[in-house]
Amino acid sequence: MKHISLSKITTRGKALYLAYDQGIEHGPSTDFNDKNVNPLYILDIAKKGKFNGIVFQKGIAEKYNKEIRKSKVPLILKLNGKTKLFKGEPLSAQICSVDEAINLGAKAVGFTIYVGSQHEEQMLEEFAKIESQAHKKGLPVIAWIYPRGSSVKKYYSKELMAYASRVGLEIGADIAKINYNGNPKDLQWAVKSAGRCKVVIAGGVKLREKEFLKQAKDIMQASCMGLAVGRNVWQAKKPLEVARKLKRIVFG
Ligand code: FBP
Repeated sequence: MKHISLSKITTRGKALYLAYDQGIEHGPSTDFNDKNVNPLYILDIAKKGKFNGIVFQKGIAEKYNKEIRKSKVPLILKLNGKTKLFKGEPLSAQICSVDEAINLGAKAVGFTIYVGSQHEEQMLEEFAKIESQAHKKGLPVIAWIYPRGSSVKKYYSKELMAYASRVGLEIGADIAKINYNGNPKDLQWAVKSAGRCKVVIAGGVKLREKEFLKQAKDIMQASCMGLAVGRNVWQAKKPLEVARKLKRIVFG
């Protein structure tokens, strides 16, 4: 297998990504206001805040491609997604191919797998395909691994957090993006379980800044590679100030 370098999407082995796929996942009225509904507002934060990558879905990557390329912020293209409108077992459908992502200038691709869902099999199979296609082209793969579905009871348990990160290692993800349950010891175990697969943590719903930064410290102390955060940055009154504080924590 070709060696997959993370150098285009990391700084000294650490990373801070700006996630912006909430438009499809949650809908604009849940998460956005007049400012952050505009992808260019988010791109500007990513650029000025010198993030290691910005996560967009295909449509935004196409329609704002000129500005994304000009910004030089590494594009992480999310290849699948779902809306929150359907209430059945979660399935994130593939809506973009690896080749399309490369043509759009992606430096990495992202893919969600809801482990525990009745549709887990389909997402694992699709992931296997995109992982091998991306790796053939030297592109890193970030797996959003979220235990979800009616079989999943203790959503935020130690066991499931470690299970998610371990799945990342076993399926060949370069980076596993998981949710943090707020317990640093549990997170240390999850990072250990991921072995050589790097771990980044999702931000979650907007918290008070102090609380969020404390969480970021726990995350870095647990040897994670970094954070892939959205709402806690771009919903803040001063996103660049939050980014500056976050960077001090992530990069030291
Ligand atoms: P946030 O930091 O805003 O939580 O973003 C992280 C993320 O993984 C997004 O990439 C994605 O849109 C969202 O969370 C999914 O959230 P949910 O937990 O509702 O599936």
